Amino acid sequence: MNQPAFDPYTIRKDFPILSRRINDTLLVYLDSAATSQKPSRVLEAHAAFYRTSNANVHRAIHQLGEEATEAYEGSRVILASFIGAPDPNCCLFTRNTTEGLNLVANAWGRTHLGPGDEIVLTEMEHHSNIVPWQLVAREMGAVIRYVPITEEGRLDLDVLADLLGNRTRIVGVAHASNVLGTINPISEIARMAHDVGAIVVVDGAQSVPHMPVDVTALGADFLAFSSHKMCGPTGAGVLWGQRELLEEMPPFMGGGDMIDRVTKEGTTFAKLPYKFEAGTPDVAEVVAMGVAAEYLSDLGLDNIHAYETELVDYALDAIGTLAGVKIHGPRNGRASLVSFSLERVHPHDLSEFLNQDSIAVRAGHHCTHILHDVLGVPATTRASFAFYNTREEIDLLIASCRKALDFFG
Ligand code: C6P
Repeated sequence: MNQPAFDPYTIRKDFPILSRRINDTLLVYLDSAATSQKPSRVLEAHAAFYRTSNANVHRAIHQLGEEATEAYEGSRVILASFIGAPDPNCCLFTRNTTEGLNLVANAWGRTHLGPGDEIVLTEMEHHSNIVPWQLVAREMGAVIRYVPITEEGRLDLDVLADLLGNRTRIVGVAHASNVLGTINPISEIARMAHDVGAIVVVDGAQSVPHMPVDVTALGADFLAFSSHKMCGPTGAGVLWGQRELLEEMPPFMGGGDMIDRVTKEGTTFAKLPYKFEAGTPDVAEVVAMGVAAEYLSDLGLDNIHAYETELVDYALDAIGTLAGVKIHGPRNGRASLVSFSLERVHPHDLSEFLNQDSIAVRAGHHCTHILHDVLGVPATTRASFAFYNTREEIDLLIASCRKALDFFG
C-alpha cells in the first residue's frame, strides 16, 4: 500500500508539546490560530543560537558577531523566498503582524493621508488592521470606510467597488479571517484598488502559515505576518513591502542600526531594510523563524493547505451536527478554523468545559469587535487547526461538546 502523502501522526512526533497530558488526558490543541505549536527543529535552532553564536548583529567584527549577523541575514533570504519576494531587503523584521501594520499606518499613513482622504478596511479585520488606522485617520483627518460582509461571510465586492474612488488612498484587508475563515481574493481586490490609485496592505497572519503565499502573484503593496503562528517563536514577524514605497517612507522608529550619520543638526538614514529596524532585534527569534519557514517548506505549503482543507471540511460536517449550532463563515474556500455558536451554551462556559477534557479552543471576540457586532453575538467559540491535528481530535471535540450540551441542558 502506498504511504499517504501527508501523515499527521508522523509529523506530530516533531512537536514535543503534543504528547503533553493534562488532567491525565492527552492534549488536544485546537488553538493554532492564536499561536501554533513549535517543532523540535525550531526549538533546537533557537537554543543553539544562544548556546553557540549569541552576539548582537551588524555591530561586531568578532567571530560570534559575524555568525549572528550571517544567521540573521540568512533568515531574511529564507523568508523572502518563502513568500516569493524577489528582493530580501524588502522584507523587514518586526515583532509580529501588529507591528508590521502599525509601521505602514504610521510611516506611510502620516506622509500620505490628508483631510478627507479615505482608508478602506473590511468588517472582518482583526483589531490590528483597524486600530492603527483609526489612530492615524483621527490625526490626519482621514475617513475610514468598511467593506461589509455578505450573509455567507464573504466580502461584498460590489460594495467595495462602490466605495473605491478618487479619495481612496489605501485598502487594508486580511488575506484570511481569523473568525470566519474566509480566504479573500486579494489579487482581485488589489486590481480594483490600483485602478483608483490606492495601495493595498494585506494582513497575512492567518494565511502565510497555512497556504502558499506569493507576493508577486498577490499583487498587493504590503504583507505582514507573524512567526509565532507559523511554527516559529514569538517576538518575530515580517513586513514585506514594494521597494518604491519603502524607499520613500520615513522611518517608523529611531535608534541604533537604522542611521547612516547622526549630527547635532539631524540624521540621515540607513538603506533598506535597516532604516526600519531600529535597535537590537530579536535575533534568536528571527533565526528560528527562518528555520520554521524551512520546516513548513519541507512539508510543502500545498500539502499543508490540502490536508488542512480536508480537516476543516470534516470539522464543518461534524460541528454542524451539534444541537442548536450556528457556524460562522462560508462553507468552502476557507482557512483551517471554525467559529461557532451553540444556542444553549455560552462560548466561555463551553471552552472551560472542553478544557476539562484537555481540549484547547478559544472563546471570545478574537480581537474582532466590529465583526462580532455584525454577527450579532458578543463572543464565539473557535476551533482552529494545523497540519498536526487529526480527525480523531475533531471527534473528541464533538464528543466533549455533546457532553457540554447535556450538562448545560
Ligand atoms: N490573532 C487569534 O487568536 P499578532 O498578535 O501581531 O501576532 O497577530 C495579530 C493578528 C492580526 N491579524 C489576524 C487576522 C490575526 O488573527 C491576528 C492574531 C490571534 O485570532 C490573536 S488575537
